[in-house]
Amino acid sequence: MTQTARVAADRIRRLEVQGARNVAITAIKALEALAKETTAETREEFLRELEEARDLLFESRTTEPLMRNAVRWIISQVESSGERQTTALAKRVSSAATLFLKELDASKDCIAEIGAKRIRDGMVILTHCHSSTVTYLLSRAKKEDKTFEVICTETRPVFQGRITAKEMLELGVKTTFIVDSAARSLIRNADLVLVGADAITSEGNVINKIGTSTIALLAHEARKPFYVVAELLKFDPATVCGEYEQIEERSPDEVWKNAPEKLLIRNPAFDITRRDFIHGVICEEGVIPPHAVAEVTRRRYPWIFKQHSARFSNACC
Ligand code: RUB
Repeated sequence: MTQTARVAADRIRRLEVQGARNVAITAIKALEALAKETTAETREEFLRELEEARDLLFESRTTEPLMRNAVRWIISQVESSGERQTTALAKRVSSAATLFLKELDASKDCIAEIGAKRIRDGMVILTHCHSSTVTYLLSRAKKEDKTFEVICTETRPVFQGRITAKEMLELGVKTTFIVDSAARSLIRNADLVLVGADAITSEGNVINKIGTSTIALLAHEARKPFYVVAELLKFDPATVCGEYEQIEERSPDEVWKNAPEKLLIRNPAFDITRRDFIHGVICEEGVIPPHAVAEVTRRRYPWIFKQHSARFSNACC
């Protein structure tokens, strides 16, 4: 019965589903489907299926705490229920999944409402990669009749910037597309930088698509405000206990297919932008300084921390 999760994990791994939010939604829906299809006869068997699915999904992409937080929370709702009937437990998965997806949707709306206020008429916004949270914010600003332009980096090696560029054109936003290495030349034309996030650490550092930290440095040099647009649900509680966020390393083929033999190719998917380069995190609790993310997350989603400390009961936290 983990076939559903296996298919979802494969789609995530192959980047058929892209971006932290979409990855998390796909994982949540895989758990929902598993609960509908299950033939488990006992509570124990059902929990084992969920755990197998969890492991498959977690392995699909390593730098995705939003997916991990969502999957852990849904499974915890089953674990904490006293039910023994698998039909009742399956319903528990569905209701938890629905609730989580609702929260995700609400946070997206909230972030867009707050962030759109930062867009003023005539602004040029530079963005990197494709973040559905950033593009949703920009679509909200457009709906509010703001006039602005966007510069998108192509985002080597797999060109997620093209998704952003197409979305912007569909919205009717004047869009300029640049190769990543043109960012230093073109950032001077921008008024604001907006990027998404895959993970936020306890220190307020942000992990996003490879190249984001370079853009942050360029923004710093050019004195352009650099904001991260992300849900607090992307906070990784493991970092509180000292763990480093694992940076996914992807296939060299993405960089150069049929490259010369013996050539070493590295393809890290993400990099870390230190909080010192981030003006603010635009999240569902407002525009907050990156160093406040851990505390604000603790206030809003205390379960993220509880779940983590339950798993590491002997650890420092
Ligand atoms: C996507 C990426 C996005 C974040 C945020 O990387 O780095 O900026 O995931 O996206 P990849 P969202 O294409 O490798 O998944 O705001 O949609 O969660």
